[in-house]
Amino acid sequence: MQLSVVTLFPEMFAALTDWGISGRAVKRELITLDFFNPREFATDKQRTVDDKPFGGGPGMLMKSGPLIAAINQAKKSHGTEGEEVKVAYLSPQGTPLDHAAVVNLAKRERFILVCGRYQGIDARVIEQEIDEEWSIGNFVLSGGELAAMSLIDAMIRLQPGALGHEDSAKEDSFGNGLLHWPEYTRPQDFENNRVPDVLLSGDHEAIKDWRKKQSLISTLKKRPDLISWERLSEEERTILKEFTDESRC
Ligand code: 9WO
Repeated sequence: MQLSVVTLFPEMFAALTDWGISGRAVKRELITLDFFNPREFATDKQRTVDDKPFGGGPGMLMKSGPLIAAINQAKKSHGTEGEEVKVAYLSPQGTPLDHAAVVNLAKRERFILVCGRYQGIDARVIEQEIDEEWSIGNFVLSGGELAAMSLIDAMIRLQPGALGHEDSAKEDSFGNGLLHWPEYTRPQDFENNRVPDVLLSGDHEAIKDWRKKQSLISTLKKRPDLISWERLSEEERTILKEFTDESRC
């Protein structure tokens, strides 16, 4: 995937490129990242990248000229057609991202992400230059960069070869629409709190069943909104019914 980021703060993305799984994927070129900084497209001596909002009020907007120039340069870098590359803006007004959306975005060959700063960008820039708007949650950040980095990290780990173990992504939370089961490492006995016996039994079938059950119960307890009763198998529904019956007493 070729990914271009329009940002006033490209250095922030070192958090992705220099560390861990995402860093390794960048080094191996499973994803190529490049940056377009509106400041480099500012034409005045002070390289101004902010401007006052019409109608007044506190705060500033991103100055449209340098922003559009940076977006256009990013589009050009993806080939002359321009039609094929989607331009996304990260904002609290966007469509909420979830695992299924990330899986689809991660399949793209090319992608441009625009990061806002200050109070955001001119509505006409959104209308004319932005194809889609995405949100990572119902909260406000100081800029789009950390949201873009969250999305990029989520897409990177879905690139073939990004994780050492090929099935790891499938076993993640949400890979199957459910939360992950609880995991345990040493010591076996932690201040009189023991690892569940089944995990020490060596019985792989029993361990698999236990994990499936824990996964279902944990999802029902912590995120009941994620349970789609129609999409569960008969067996899965039985597990959850038994659990709710047990906990009613
Ligand atoms: C800043 C501001 C300051 C004074 C009065 C009103 C204000 N609104 C904002 C604001 O919304 N700033 C945004 C900062 C503009 C777009 C980029 N920023 C951003 C993106 N904050 N949070 C996100 C974001 C992106 C994706 N998912 C969740 C949050």
